Order: sequence, then C-alpha cells, then structure tokens
Amino acid sequence: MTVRRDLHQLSIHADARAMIERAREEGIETVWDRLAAQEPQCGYCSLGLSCRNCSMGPCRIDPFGEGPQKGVCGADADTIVARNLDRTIAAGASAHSDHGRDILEVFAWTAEGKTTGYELRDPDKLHALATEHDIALDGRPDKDIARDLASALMEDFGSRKDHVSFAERAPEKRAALWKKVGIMPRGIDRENVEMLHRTHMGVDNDYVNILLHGLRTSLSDGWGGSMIATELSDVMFGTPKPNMSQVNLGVLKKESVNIALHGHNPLLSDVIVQAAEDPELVALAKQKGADGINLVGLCCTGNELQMRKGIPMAGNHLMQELVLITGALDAMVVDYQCIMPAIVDVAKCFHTVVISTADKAKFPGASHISFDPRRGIEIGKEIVRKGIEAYENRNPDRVRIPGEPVKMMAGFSVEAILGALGGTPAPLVDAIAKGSIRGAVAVVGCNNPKVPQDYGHVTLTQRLIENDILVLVTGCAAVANGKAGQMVPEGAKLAGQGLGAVCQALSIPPVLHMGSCVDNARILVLAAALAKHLGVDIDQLPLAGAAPEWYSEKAVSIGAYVVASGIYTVLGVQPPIFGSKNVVGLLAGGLDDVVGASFAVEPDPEKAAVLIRRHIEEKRKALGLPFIEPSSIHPPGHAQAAE
Ligand code: BF8
Ligand code: SF4
Repeated sequence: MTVRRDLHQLSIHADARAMIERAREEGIETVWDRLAAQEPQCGYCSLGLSCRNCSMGPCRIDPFGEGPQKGVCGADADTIVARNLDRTIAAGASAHSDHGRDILEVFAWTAEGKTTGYELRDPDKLHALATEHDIALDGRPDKDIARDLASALMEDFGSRKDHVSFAERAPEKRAALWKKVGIMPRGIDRENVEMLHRTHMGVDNDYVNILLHGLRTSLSDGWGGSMIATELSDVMFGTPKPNMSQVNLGVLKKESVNIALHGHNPLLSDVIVQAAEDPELVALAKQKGADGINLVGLCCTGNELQMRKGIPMAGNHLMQELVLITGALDAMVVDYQCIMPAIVDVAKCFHTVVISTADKAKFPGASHISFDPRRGIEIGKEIVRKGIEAYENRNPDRVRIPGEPVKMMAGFSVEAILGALGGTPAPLVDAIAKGSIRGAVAVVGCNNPKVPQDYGHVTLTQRLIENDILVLVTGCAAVANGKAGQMVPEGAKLAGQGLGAVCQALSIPPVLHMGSCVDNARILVLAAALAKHLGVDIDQLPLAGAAPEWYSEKAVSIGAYVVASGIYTVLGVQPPIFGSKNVVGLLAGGLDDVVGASFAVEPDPEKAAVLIRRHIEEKRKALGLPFIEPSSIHPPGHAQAAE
C-alpha cells in the first residue's frame, strides 16, 4: 500500500492543492499517485548503471563492487553511465531541433505562399537574420529573402558544413575553444545521429570522448535547432515585447468556452488564437450560451503565447492534469512534448475533449485532428469548433475554479531587453560593474513530482533577487515565479536594494520572462552580447544557470549546452550518473579545465543559492569588480511569496 503525502509536500500553490484534494476525493489518479506506485524506483537505473543497448544484455553493474563490474560486452560503469547520459542529451537535443525544423519548414512554405494563417510579421528581424547570413536585401521582396534564409538554415541540419551558422554568434574565444576541444557542432542532425552511432555496442568506449560528443550534440541544440526555432518564430509570430498577463487556474472563466493549448510549437497555437477571434465562431459560442471563447496556455506553448500575445497561462508541467480537474475546461489541444498520456484518462472523468494534432504525437483515446500548416487557419477553426461543441456537455455543478489569477509580466526577448536599455548592453554592464546588479542567473526547466511543485524555482529565485542577482526565466520556471508574484514591476520590493532600484527605474520585474524552453537560446544570445561588449569569453562573466526541478531529456541537453557555453549550472534533481565516479568527476569539476564551467547538484534551493552566489562573487573578483563574501545562510525577512 502506498502512503499519500501531505498536500503541502506536493505543491506550494493553493490552486494545485485544491485540485489534488478534489482528485483524491473523487478517486482520480494523478502523477503523484503514479510516482508513489513506482517507488522504490530502480537503483541501478537511478545510478545510470543499467544498459540495454543490445540483446546480449540487458546488463547492470553492481555499485557495491560485489556483483558484475562489466556488461556482457565488457563495458564498464564509466562507459555505460556516459553512454546513457549522452543518449539522453541526444533525445533532448533532437526534440528541440525537430521542433526547430518544423518551424523552418513552415517558414519556407510561407515564403513560397503555400500556407494559410502565417505571415512574416517581423520584417526587421527577417532582414537582420538575412544580413547575418550574407543574404542580399537589395530591396527584394521579403518572401524572396525568407526563401534564401530558409535554404541557408536547412543546411544547418545536414553534414555539408563544419559549424552551424549561429555558432558565429558566440564570442570568438568561445568558438575557438569549441574548435580546439573538438566540440564545435557541425550539423544538427549529424551530431545526433553520430551520438546514436557512438553509443552502439563496440563504438565509443572512452567516457571522456563520449561526454565531449555529448557537449557537441547539446551545442547543436542550443546554438542550432533551438535558436532556429526561436528566431524564425519571432519572424513569423512577432518578436516578444513586454506585456502584462495573468497566471494560475483562476484564468479559466466559468461563463466562457475554455480551451487550453498545451505542448510546445507555436505553429498550432498561433492559428488557434486567430481562429478563436473568428466572428462566426464567437457567435457560435454565444449561441451555445457562453459569453465568448477563452484561450489559456499550458507549459511551453503557453509561454510562446504569453510572450507574444499576453494570453493567460493556466500552469506548468504538473498543472496539466489539475486543469482538467476544474471541470471547467472544454478542450485541451496538444501538439508535442511534455504531454502526459494520462491526460486522456483524467479528461474522461469530465466532459473535456482532448484533441491531438501532431501526426508524430498521437494519444490513444484523444480525438486526432491532423494539423497541416498549409491549411492552418481552416484546421484551427475546426479545432475551436470542437471546443465549443464540448462546452455544451459541460456540467456546471462539476465546475470548481480555485482562486483568482495573479498578474505577471512576460515578453523579454533580447531585443526587448536591449531596447529597454537604450539599444546596448552598456547600462546592464555598468550596473554589474558598480555592483547594483551582482550578476544574472537563468533559472529554467521543469516540474518534477519528486520535488514539491515550484518550491525549488520560487525559493532559489527569491534568494537570488534579494541578493541583487537578476533572474532570467524560461519554461516551467517562468510559470512558477509568475504565480509567486515575482514577475511584476512591483516585485522590485522583493529584490535587494541595488536590483530593486534598477527595476523601479526601468519599470521591470526582477525576474524576466524570456520564453519557452527553446527560448533558452535567447539567454545564450544575451550572454554572448554581454561577453562581446566586454571583450571577454562567456565563462568570465558573473552568470550561472539552474534547473531546480528538471525532469526532461530536453533539460539535460539545455544544461549541457549552457555548461559548454561557459556557464556554471546547478541541478536540483540528481541525474542518473552517480554510478561512475569518473563521469561525476568530469561533469562536476573536470569540465572547468575544458570549457570553463561545470555542473553541481544541490537539491536544497537554499544551499543552491549560496553555491551560485559564491560562484558569481568569484567571477566578479576575477574581473576586478567589488566583492561581497556570500553569507552561508539566507538573509531573513523575505516571506515566501507564494501561497
Ligand atoms: O520545454 S520546462 S516540463 S514544458 S521540458 Fe517540459 Fe520542462 Fe516544462 Fe517545456 Ni521545457
Ligand atoms: Fe550489455 Fe554491452 Fe549490450 Fe549494454 S551494450 S546491453 S553492456 S552487452
């Protein structure tokens, strides 16, 4: 029999706890129940010591040294752990990069006039990207320029180049280092395929060599597939600008047709936003008794919509089942990534229709409407119509929407940040030099049911901002901090005096929403801009990364490319590498001598904050900037913002 944990151990948020409680009352199974049913989870797998790469196995290495120390083929713990981690990186990098390719393909079709519902909405960005790729503008039509750009970026996926094009955005010293170490990403598909090759039985058995290729594969994501996804999404859907939005389950409206957009790719969600404004569909919703159509976001597709259009955000990863349990959601429209198969079962307890749309991501039990971007707007309307029809089946007595929404600001693209600073990183660099801002940290990544939902994100972020460290957020972290009230300009009062004053002067929050998980590429671009401005490499800057509640393979790829780009990164959930002391030694220290940065693992966000502050002060000292010895305990007085 499994023991049910107290609700406060599951989530720091009242809206989540209310819905988990309802699930318990009504016998609806959620992610926390399924985690409990899996415990204790496999110790070999948790340490990375099991291998099923071939059918001489599966094999496992005894971590206590008494049982087998080699697989049937002779692979030892170092090889097996490194191979497993690298396949995880490849899966994450592939997910991001395949998303990037989907965007690129639709971008190319749009340039050829073959789509409905898509435009080239940011010509300035199109022109800037074209110039970066030596594509002539010469007063040519935007569609011709876009066609040439699409063709240039498609080359980045193949094997005809010796570096992906956006790697040229890295500071010269960084790019030279990648070449010297042999980790310059050549082609996006190439690195991922080579990874699967290298980790086949009897290919790469040198854990150092395997892990270095892991870094190269991750760089093909960060400076390749993800960056392409972000940049072309900006051209097609608009480069984000700061806007005020809302967050939590309170964004659902009792009187409206509620449609949640869940997944990652803005190709689908953008046309649905257009379809939901169609006067005929709005009239149909009213005819059915609703006051209109209310779109809400979930996970990263929600981030994409919130960044560009201010669409309210219903929640992050662990909210995807709970939003259904409100009984107020009429349709959940999904594309791909981070969508639990379980949502179909939870939806069956209510009237909600789950609509899958990507032919590469089908969900048994969901209605599938195959999304073809060439008929984007027509299909978007068909999906919205289905949501309106489902509204008719809603039982008002089953509706429970917990609480009121919280305000949050989104839309901090690099262009928007530099724009707010007057078009140059100089004011930010000056603030860092003076010490009013001590550094910047990217707090990114997922929820994981092994961590009380959002506790890691909110606590770490709070400790950083109160110590005058600017926090940049993406993915599920952004939703967590938004719910906690840290992402409005008034959040300046939660920050230390230095950062607080800067935020007040610019009317910005101390925690800046930079987008979805592919948008971590924006953070790389910002870091490169700061480094270039100062004439240094990224690893010399007072920066750090953190993924306090990560769960996904994509997060592993992100962590790897952030470190390979020179940024120290702290993970809050233990990765499955502790079966090899050598692998741990390399990732948690040895890499400092290779790429100038490494990983740390620290589950306690209070301690993670101290590690990060210490790191930032060391970097400041090395640059000759004023130093403050970080205290080993957090400063008192700042209550936890979330409830
Ligand atoms: O790409 S942060 S749980 S939703 S993997 Fe997924 Fe993690 Fe959320 Fe977005 Ni990113
Ligand atoms: Fe076992 Fe080696 Fe096959 Fe892995 S590759 S399953 S360790 S024999």
